[in-house]
Amino acid sequence: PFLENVVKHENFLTGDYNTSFIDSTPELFFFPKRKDRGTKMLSYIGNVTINGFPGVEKRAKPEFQKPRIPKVNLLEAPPNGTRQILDAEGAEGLVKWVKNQKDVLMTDTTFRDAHQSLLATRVRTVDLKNIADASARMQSDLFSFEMWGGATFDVAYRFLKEDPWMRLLTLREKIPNVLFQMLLRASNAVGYKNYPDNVIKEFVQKSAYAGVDVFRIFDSLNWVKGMEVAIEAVRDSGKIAEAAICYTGDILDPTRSKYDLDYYKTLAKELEAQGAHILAIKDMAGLLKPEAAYRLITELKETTELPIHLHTHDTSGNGIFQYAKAIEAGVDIVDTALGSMGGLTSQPSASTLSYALSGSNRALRVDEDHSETLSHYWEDVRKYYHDFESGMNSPHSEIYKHEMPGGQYSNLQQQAKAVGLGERWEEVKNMYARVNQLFGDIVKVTPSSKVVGDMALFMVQNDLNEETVIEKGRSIDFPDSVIELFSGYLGQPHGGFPKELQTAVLKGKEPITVRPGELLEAVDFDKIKESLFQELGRPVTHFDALAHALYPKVFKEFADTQQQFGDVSVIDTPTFFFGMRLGEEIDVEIETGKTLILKLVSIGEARQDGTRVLYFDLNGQQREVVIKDES
Ligand code: 3PY
Ligand code: ZN
Repeated sequence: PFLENVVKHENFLTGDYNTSFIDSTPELFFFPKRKDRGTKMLSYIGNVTINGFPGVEKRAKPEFQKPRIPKVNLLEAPPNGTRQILDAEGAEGLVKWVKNQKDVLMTDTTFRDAHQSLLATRVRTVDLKNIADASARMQSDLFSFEMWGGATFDVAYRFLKEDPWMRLLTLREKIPNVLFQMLLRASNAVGYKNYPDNVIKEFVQKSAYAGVDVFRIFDSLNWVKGMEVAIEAVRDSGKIAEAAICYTGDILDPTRSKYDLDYYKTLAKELEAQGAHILAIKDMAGLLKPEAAYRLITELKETTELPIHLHTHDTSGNGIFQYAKAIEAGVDIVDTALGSMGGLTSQPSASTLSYALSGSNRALRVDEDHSETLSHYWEDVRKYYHDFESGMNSPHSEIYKHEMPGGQYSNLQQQAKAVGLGERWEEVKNMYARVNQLFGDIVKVTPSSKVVGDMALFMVQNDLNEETVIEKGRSIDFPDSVIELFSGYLGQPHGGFPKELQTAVLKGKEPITVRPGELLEAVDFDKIKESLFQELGRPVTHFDALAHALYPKVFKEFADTQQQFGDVSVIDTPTFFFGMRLGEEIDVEIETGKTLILKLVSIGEARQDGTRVLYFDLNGQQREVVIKDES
């Protein structure tokens, strides 16, 4: 490391060094005392054992059933699938292949949207990895696995303290046969704000390199201009640009004429002209009623040559009915989840849909028995994440009124509780719908949905209504996200912003109307790498630099945790959330073929300074770790 430090030192790189370089840079000799991997891991486990995990109720570690992992023959490679078609025929060839299929193709969202929507995005890589070999073999008929992007990127760093790029690379190795799909928020990448163009391009390129094949690209205001850079970057990478239209309003309701059939048809044509390979209809809140799905898909099929991929959330319970109607109208691909991870705010269940289509002239390409078997695994694993369940346990038809996206419901509920509005949740939901109208009836999906949510909380908290917001507007300190939206930093909504409110929010500041990316300065990745290297004292990958460009603070905190505890992604989930019981023995494979056997022997009394000593056995040797008791 010394030599590496020297050659990467700022003065060395700039040529500003001489023979006294080493004398004048004594910091090069100060290496932090490195703890070994075993001790770091024991510190992590000791810490959760004593202090618990944020968001998980502190209690004795429950006895979980060992998840049922189906046995598959690893000596046999998984059957060829859509990935091989893309490799052999390229993006255009794959699109042609999709169009030639009579059966309905399917994307499985269990690895991404299902747990983003049911379990606050908390599913860890180890639980995906453990079922990946079986999934590759038992779901080889899928169009794709949606397994990356959306909120999984920041949640991995922020809460799970693991590297999302490693998730992608790990799963790619185990699932070489089916397309990998990610959700990309166009100019917002996997974040909540617009980034410079070169960040978007770099992000797409590196994601493609690490294993993403299909990029579902959407703009949170359906602003096509905001999607240009991302679509072009995906096309340049040789991968599949699936451009999405976010569905909002109700095409069956003549009083909601802002988002009528013509609106969607125009968008479809624009996205096709922009270079989309596939058109997605992203029904993020589950508002597309069955008859509307039939009409929309029928019309879009006549409007564009592109295959159509439909995504919904089953919050109302109408998901299967919606898909059945869309399938009748000729939709090409639908998004489903495995049964035990389907329904409610997640996607409809694959096997349920398959049974629903029995006897119809288009079949769903899915093996119901295999789905059932894999579903058993997820039934077991889902229990680990019980604390992150939203508490919604029946269909919610009120979704048609408040129009909140599936993934936002539980989040906003948590936010409401955090600001003391837990008891006024009904009011908040109602206000969410009113804010939407106040904002001029906008598309609500990350991040625009977050702005509507922030404003709804703000108005309930401050007893504001549609009139007082305008009247008192100039003296109101609006939430930052609201100012950002009305400044045009998230793009332009269909029909523009309501002027009176915009004036009140911006207080004389001029909004922008160009693409925000045009105004943002390019990020210098080499500079980020260099300064991260100085800061972290470890090799810095391009993936790290990208993560830092998107989420500087979150990435830094992740890197610090990693330095303190090592790679915690290898720890099994019950231990990750609950630590260990006294006398319990577990093994952790820290790398292929290298396993640590850990036993918690005893926990010392709390000492004067608030610390405790925990005594472990690590591969038969006694180890002590000192933990500050913050419980
Ligand atoms: C996301 O952007 O994470 C979404 O899932 C939007 O629906
Ligand atoms: Zn979704």
